Amino acid sequence: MSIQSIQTISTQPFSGQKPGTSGLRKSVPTFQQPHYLQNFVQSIFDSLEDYQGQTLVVGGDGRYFNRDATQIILKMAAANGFGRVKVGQHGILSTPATSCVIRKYNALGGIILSASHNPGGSNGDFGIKYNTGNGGPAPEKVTEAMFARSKTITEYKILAAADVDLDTLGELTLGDMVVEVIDSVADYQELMESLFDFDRIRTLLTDGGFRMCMDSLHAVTGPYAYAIFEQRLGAPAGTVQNGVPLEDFGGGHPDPNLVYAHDLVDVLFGENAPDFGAASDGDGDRNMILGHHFFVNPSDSLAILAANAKLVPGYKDGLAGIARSMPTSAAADRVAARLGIACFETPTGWKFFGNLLDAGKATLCGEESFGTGSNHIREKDGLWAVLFWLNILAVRQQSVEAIVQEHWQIYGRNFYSRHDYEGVDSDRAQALVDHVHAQMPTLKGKTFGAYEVDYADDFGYTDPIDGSISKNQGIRIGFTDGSRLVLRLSGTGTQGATLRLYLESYEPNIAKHTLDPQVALGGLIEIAEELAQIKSFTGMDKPTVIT
Ligand code: VG1
Ligand code: CO
Repeated sequence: MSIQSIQTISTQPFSGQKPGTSGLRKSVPTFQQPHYLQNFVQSIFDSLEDYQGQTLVVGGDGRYFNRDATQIILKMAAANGFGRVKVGQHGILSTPATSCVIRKYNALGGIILSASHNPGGSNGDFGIKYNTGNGGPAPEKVTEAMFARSKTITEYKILAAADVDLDTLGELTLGDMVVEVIDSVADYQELMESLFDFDRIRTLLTDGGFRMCMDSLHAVTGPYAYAIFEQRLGAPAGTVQNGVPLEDFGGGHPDPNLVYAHDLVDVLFGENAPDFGAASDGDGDRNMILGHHFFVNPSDSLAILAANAKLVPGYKDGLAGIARSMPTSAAADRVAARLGIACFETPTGWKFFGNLLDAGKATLCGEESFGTGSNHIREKDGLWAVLFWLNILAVRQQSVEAIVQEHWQIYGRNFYSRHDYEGVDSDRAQALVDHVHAQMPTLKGKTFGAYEVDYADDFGYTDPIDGSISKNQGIRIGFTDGSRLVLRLSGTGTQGATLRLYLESYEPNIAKHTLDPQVALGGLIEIAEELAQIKSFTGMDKPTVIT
């Protein structure tokens, strides 16, 4: 089309455009309704200040509707007066790469098209999230402003123009705006090279003694993993599996856990298994770490990275502090205590780490949900965690299992497990939460077998930097021996409700460290059932996913 004119389109609000733990996530058909995406994008823009002439970064995890949505956003950004959009080639940018690019080029912010670990395809999920100029997820006050705007919106602006070529690197114009199609991997890879000892990792991966397997689950990290592990670090071809991003992730859940990353689990727990395995999620911000016939719990992984950080060039001067989400185990707290540094406990969701990172109070952050990251960007970062582990392995020359066991010997073991009940009827899930709430005032001092309740509360958080308050972030029931139960409902699902039960106990006795966590936590699992009546409320006799 030769004439590019700005159109103002009348619209009506859609209900329910409320961002959850990480952006707005809905089914693809919901997003494909006329004006649905446009309304939300305009609500984002209307909540920003001074964006005229500024730079926006746009990318996504490659799931179904990624390309269409990218074209719409580019035309809307042009019509709304942005000066430049940096967009990943083919519309692809992982969440950590987006954070990296926003920071490196001082962009105003970025839009990431992803529903992360949720399944994709034409009947799967789609999602959109906004990251601010620090590269991190928009804080609650920003997402609340977007939601408020979505409820009153009457029109949006879009440029009438032909689609942009997203496949060729370089600059082109869209109205008065420049569109720059950027290499999805280059900036991110450069940042990784600045943090890790690539020479040493290359030696580890090429001297013949060590084998690894990286499973990208047909999601966004495929191109990054090929470029970094196989091309740059010399790992043999085939090291990366499921490395081609597919719009439906090959029909799977791009969720790196023991259930959904079963291809990788089969390899690492099979015959002739390699020494190290890792998987990442839809948008590349999560990681699962496996050793030879060995699973590393994400809470332990955070603690081990912290304890070994000085072995890694980017962290050789030590850590300012560690931050973890509330349901994450206290393994990291023990490392922080020994290092004499602060440990912060935040609500679930990476957005709560942003202020601590910006203020220089925390260097490493982590969540039990396979999320680890640092102050190098403002998102959790899957491949960063894999490289961090490889760097440690290259220096220590021990197996993954030996490193974890040695860690437990020094610090004791925080037995930990998360039980997910997915696809629960929303009303019944809420009834379960209400049922537990009703008991909370009388729980303190009550005994369940050998366990005595020390406290029962609903976690609330006051941000130490800006004083903002977040309430009702999960029910905690702590026992006098230091063990605890946490219950909360997921804020990322799109169908019904997902109940998450988190279980933790501490075991200093080395002789007991090899117990199966489900056995070690057996008493707590029974108490959770007694208190929350999970089987009868959910109608399920076991969790859908156990981590
Ligand atoms: C889940 C995880 C949380 C994580 C969030 C986004 O949220 O529990 O720790 O930050 O997903 O991760 P919820 O509300 O479903 O428990 V991602 O990789 O999906 O952006
Ligand atoms: Co993710």
